[in-house]
Amino acid sequence: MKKISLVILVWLVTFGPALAATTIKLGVVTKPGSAQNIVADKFKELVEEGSDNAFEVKIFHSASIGNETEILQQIQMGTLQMGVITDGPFDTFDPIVRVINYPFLFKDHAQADNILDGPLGDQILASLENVGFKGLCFSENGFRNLSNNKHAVGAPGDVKGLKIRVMSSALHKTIWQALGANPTPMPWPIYTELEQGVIDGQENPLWVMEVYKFYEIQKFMTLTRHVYSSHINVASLKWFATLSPENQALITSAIKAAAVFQRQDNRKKNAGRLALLKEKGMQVVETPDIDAFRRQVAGLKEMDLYADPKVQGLLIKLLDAVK
Ligand code: EAX
Repeated sequence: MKKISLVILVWLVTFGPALAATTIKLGVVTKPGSAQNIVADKFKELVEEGSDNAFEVKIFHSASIGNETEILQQIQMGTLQMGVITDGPFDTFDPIVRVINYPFLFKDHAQADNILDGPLGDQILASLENVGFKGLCFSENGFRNLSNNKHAVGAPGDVKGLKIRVMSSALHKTIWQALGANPTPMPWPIYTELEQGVIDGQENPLWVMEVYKFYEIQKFMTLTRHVYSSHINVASLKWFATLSPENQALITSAIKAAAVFQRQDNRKKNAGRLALLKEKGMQVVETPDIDAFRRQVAGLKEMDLYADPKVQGLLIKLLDAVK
């Protein structure tokens, strides 16, 4: 008997530590089924499988550990290891992120992918190291569209005076001010505020209208596609630096593969979502006067928002690359 216990003890001391999985805590603000969660779920699957369960990914979702700004602060401190976070709230941490959200920048998905997966995207990811994030890659929230509960919007004149919720981002607030709206920054989620009429409208990609059932509380939508919105997938720089090169490579390749998977998944569902919103009774303006919207925000690149030479420099390169 004693001998057997000794053998078990020796075995446990030798192999036990290797058996205990290392936990990666990952934060997303959105609920299951959301674009961010699809990336997170895929990443969990790939990294657990790829490490033979040496890593265990615990996903904290639905704002259970705070809004996106608070998740980012926890990642900076290292109490959370990773996050799939919408680009908007990053701009208070590093203004360089504003270049991606420049209005009407990307023509289509292919152009967004080429740039974000290329050297200009890498420059943004690398810059995040200055503020404590290991920038890993971009996945997709999608082209943002305006919805509201007051009246149909076909041109910027119709936006005048609408109370629009925007992300916690100076850029997004400025865009909607330039368009004549009355923008209010608020963290996610915002269903109650829309339902109670604290705000008239909001802007988000099509998946949000479906997953958060905004068709129940918003009558009008316009396919403004005014900003292409990504998620920036980050790790805590402090934590990432403690990993072996093999584990760093595993995590990086898993999150990149998850992003590729999620972008495709998101895009193939968009036509069905538009049909659903109409079926649910939303009135959709599919071809608003985009040129008029564009003209209204044309002065943005000269504003203080982009004054930092590093940010201005990258914006100029990007505007050139999308020509
Ligand atoms: O992904 O805050 C926002 O508007 C985001 O787009 C939201 O997290 C949904």
